[in-house]
Formats: sequence, structure tokens, C-alpha cells
Amino acid sequence: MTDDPTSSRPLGRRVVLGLLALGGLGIVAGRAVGDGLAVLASKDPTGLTAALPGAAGFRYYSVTGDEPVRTAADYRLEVRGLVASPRSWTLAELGALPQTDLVRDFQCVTGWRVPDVAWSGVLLRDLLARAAPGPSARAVLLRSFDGVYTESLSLEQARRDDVLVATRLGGAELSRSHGGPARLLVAPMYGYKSLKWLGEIEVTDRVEPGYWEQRGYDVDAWVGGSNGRSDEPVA
Ligand SMILES: Nc1nc2c(c(=O)[nH]1)N[C@H]1C(S)=C(S)[C@@H](COP(=O)(O)O)O[C@H]1N2
Ligand SMILES: [Mo]
Repeated sequence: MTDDPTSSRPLGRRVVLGLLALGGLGIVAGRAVGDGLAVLASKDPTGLTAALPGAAGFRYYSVTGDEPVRTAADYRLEVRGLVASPRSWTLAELGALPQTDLVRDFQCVTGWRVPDVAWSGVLLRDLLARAAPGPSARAVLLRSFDGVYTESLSLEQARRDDVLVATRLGGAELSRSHGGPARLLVAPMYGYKSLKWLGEIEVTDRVEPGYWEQRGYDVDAWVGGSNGRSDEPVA
């Protein structure tokens, strides 16, 4: 874990005081690390709360104020658009499809990186094949059930063997903070492509820029590509 930027750096006194000043630490201490910590982290623009033990090097991101909630029972994934067979998938139905395991570094465009993250789920291309995209299909538009975040991929990108609808992380159910019950994992691209709280996949005739792309980030977000930033981990 030596290249994990968050575990190698002890928290300085100023940082800890800063966290206390956020006002949530005392409350969080009594709750399960994970969702409680994530709620605090979401209010921390520095991302430093996620350097506390238990967050495994990830920093929590949500462009909305709170975490959207779907239980395993009420979760639905809609697949629609330019397809012959639109349908809605329950979590159990996704779990009954062939599962793919992937171990990949997870890299945010802002510089943090988590090495060797273990994901499992359904290949996006398997879901697309079952929907049977029509002749004018060129891309997918992904919508989060947070109601705000979107992403998109060309069909060619969406059919890669390292692009998953992930339902498991690190050998456990994907937690709500990490986008559970199901999120996208686009392993070869920066983290912003890996949309959390996946609610809908719409097959479209062109790539439509997603949330961060409308705000200036590359649509093709290959790790090591431009984005005007270094992909080096934060020192
Ligand atoms: N719905 C949603 N998905 C999202 C984001 C977000 O703000 N909302 N942030 C993205 C960014 S910038 C990153 S780096 C990863 C972070 O994943 P994590 O919160 O599981 O660490 O989620 C991505 N997916
Ligand atoms: Mo990110």
C-alpha cells in the first residue's frame, strides 16, 4: 500500500483540528465506518476525511448533497433507448447473469489512486447484447438515480471486457457510499466515468457529454490522457 497516497501520510494536527471543526467527527465515531464516514466526507471539500482509517484509500464523491437510497429489494436498472428489447432488471436478476471479476487500480483525475481494487459484476456488453441495440445505436447514456449525474460511452467502449455494472467491491456487496446497489466501473478511464447509483442505461445514436464533461473534462477519459492534469498520485 506504499503508493496509496492516503495511507502513507499521517494526519497532521491541523488536519485533525479541521476535521473536528467540521463538527461531525464525534458523531461518526459511534457509527459504522463506511456510510457515516462518507456522509461526513461529502461535506468536506478537501477530501481529507477519507484519509481516516476504514475508507481504504477511496475518497467519497457525490455531486448531490446526500446519498440516494435504493435497497436490494427495490433496486431496478432500466435498459432502454435504441434497442429491440428494453427491460428492467432487478438486483437478483443481475446476480443471476454471468459474473466477471476484475482487479484494477482506481484512479481519480484529481490524482488519488487506489491500487488493486477487486470488483465483480455483469459486463455492460452482456446487458447490451440482451437488449439488442438497433442499427442506429452508437453510444450509451448512463443515468444515476441520484437524479443529477450522467455519463456516456461509445458502444465500442461500452463493449470492452473491463467495463462492468459492478455490484461487489472488495469481496463484499457494493456499499451505498460506493454507489450500491450497482454502479458502473470503467476500469481504463478516470474515476468520473464510473457512475455511481446506476439507474438507467439508454442506448443512443451519439455520445452525449456527461456531468463532468459538460464542465470541461474529457469525454474519452483514458487514464494517462490529457484532461490538462497529471495522473500521478498525490505525493
Ligand atoms: N453518481 C455519481 N457518480 C460518481 C461521482 C458522483 O459525484 N456522483 N463521482 C465520480 C468520481 S469523480 C469518482 S473519482 C468516483 C469516486 O468513487 P467513490 O465515491 O466510490 O470513491 O465516482 C464517480 N462517480
Ligand atoms: Mo474523481
